[in-house]
Amino acid sequence: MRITALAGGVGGARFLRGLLRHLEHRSATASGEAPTRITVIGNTGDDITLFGLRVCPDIDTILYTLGGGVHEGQGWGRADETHSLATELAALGATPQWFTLGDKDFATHVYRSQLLGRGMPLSQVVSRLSARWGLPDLGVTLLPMTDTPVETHVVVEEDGEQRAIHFQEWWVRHQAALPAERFVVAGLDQATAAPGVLDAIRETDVVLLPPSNPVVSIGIILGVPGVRDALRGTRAPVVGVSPLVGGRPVRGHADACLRAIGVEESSAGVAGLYEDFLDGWLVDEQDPMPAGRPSARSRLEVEHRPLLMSSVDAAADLAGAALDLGLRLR
Ligand code: GDP
Ligand code: FO1
Ligand code: CA
Repeated sequence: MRITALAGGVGGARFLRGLLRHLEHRSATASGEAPTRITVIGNTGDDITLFGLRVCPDIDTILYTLGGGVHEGQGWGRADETHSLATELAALGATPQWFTLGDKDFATHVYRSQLLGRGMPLSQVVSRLSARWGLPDLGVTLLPMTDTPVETHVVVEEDGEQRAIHFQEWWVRHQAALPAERFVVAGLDQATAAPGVLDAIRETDVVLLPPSNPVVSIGIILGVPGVRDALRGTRAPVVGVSPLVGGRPVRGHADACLRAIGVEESSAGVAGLYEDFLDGWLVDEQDPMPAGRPSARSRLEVEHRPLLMSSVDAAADLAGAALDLGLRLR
């Protein structure tokens, strides 16, 4: 079986870890099945250059989570980190100081920047990093959505003046508390999908949308030229999981992101963003999906179930439900 997933950082990575756990259980009970191959298309709109180094938070979160090296409490960065380098940089007065990079994490950024500096495309760099974290042995191919540098910026208004700041500055430094006027994604229009991305959507058995941020994770991937058309055109069913539980994001600021683009902060509102290609939609038990939503013309199979990934096993149940719905819709 072939599965393709679009993913942001923590929500995407935890869902994918659950999917791997689910597939382990499945293959233990159904012997003789060919191993499943998963292609993950990762968001690179969060990427930022800091201290001369290229940082790819969502890609790294997937690598560390699937590879068993993530800081579980944070959901991003490395477990058992030290911060000697950041402390020394701060003593030098180097900026910014609002973004915490640990020593082990720094090694990833140094290595990535070295390879990019030699002209290696990001997708090949990600392939090297994937090998380091054992993703091929898990049957996972991680692709950045594009090799073209893309950066999400947020237009904010302060004291009657509008300015654009990097997405990370808005999210991490300001905790999304500065109302966002709109998102501007530098480089996206001219970006080309990374090698393998469009084929992975067209030639697969199921496409899964984990409960990643619909605006600044999935929404950015959908903006890469060709991706949305590939999703509309694929014969594979597309099944998504709502990132909202009780009408609110489980973590982070997806509500502020939805407000910024004028979309209702609800699972129905999020489904509306995908309505031109979505076939199945998992919504939390406590969340309504009013009849006729997202729109009368979308034939969407909605399933209500607990959406909280409170453990790897809970994430496995959720991912299994998404996969089963996809297989039923084939
Ligand atoms: P980020 O890049 O680190 O922000 O991660 P993603 O974009 O992949 O996912 C962020 C989204 O995941 C947030 O909007 C959360 O509401 C959602 N999320 C996190 N944990 C859970 C969970 O346990 N269940 C569901 N349904 N959504 C979750
Ligand atoms: N998130 C934070 O809230 N504060 C940080 O200092 C921070 C550092 C950081 C370093 C590396 C990395 O890969 C991720 C990091 N994140 C941090 C998480 C992250 O950048 C954001 O949660 C996402 O990009 C938002 O989607
Ligand atoms: Ca992200």
